[in-house]
Amino acid sequence: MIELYYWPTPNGWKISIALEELGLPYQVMPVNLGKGAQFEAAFLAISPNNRIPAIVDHQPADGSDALSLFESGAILNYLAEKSGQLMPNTLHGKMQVQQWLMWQVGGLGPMLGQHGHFKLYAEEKIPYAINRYATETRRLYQVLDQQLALSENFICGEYSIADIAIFPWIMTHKAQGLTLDDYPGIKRWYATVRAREAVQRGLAVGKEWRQKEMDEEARKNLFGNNNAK
Ligand SMILES: N[C@@H](CCC(=O)N[C@@H](CS)C(=O)NCC(=O)O)C(=O)O
Repeated sequence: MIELYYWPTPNGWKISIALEELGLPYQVMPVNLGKGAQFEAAFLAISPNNRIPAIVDHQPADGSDALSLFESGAILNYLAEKSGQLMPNTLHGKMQVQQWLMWQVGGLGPMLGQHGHFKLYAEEKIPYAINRYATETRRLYQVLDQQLALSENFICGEYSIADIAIFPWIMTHKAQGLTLDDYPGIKRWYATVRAREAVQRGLAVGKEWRQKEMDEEARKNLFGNNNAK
C-alpha cells in the first residue's frame, strides 16, 4: 500500500492522477495546507521541504524497507519505474519524458505559481512582478504549444508522466488570464487528457476540501514563511 500525503492542488493532482492511471492501491493522508499541517513534525519527517505531495511506499518492488519520497517529479519517476508504465521503452523516449518533466518542475510550475501569487494573492499589486511572470507564463505556453503542434497526440508521443505533470498546471489557465483558443496544440491535448477517466478520478480526490476563499489563517500558513529563519 502507498500512502499519499496530499491536498487537492496542482502538484497534489499529479500524483492522484498517476496512481489512478496505474490502478495502484493507495491511502490518502490529507495535509491541510491552509491549517498549517505541512509544518507538523510527522509530515516534515517525510517531506522536510514542507510541501505536498509526498508518498510512503510500504512495499517497494525490491522488497526493501518502506520508501518515502517528496518532490512530484521524483514521485512520478518512481511510480513509472515501479509499474513499468507511463514511460516509453526507448532511451530517446525516456530522455524526452525526463526533459519535459524537468521543464515542468523547474519552469512551468514555479513561474505559473509566482504569476498566480502576484496577480491574485499578493496584497500589494506590483506591476513589474505581475508583468514579469505573465510574460514568462505566455512564453512557456508557447513552448508547449509548439511541442504539441509537432506531436499528433501527447507531449512525448505516447501518454506519459510528462503529460500528467503538466496537465494540472494548464488547468489553471483561466486564473492566469489565458484562453486556450490562443494555443491550438494545447487546446487539443488538454481536451484529450481531461477526458480520461483516471484523470477525472484523480481530480475528484479531496475535491470537497478545497476552500473557495483564502482566509487569514491560510494566508499566514501559505505565505507567512513559517519555517524560514
Ligand atoms: N517542487 C514541488 C512543489 C510542491 C508544492 O509547491 N506544493 C504546494 C502545493 S501545490 C505546497 O505544498 N505548498 C505548501 C506551502 O507552501 O506551505 C513539487 O513538485 O512537488
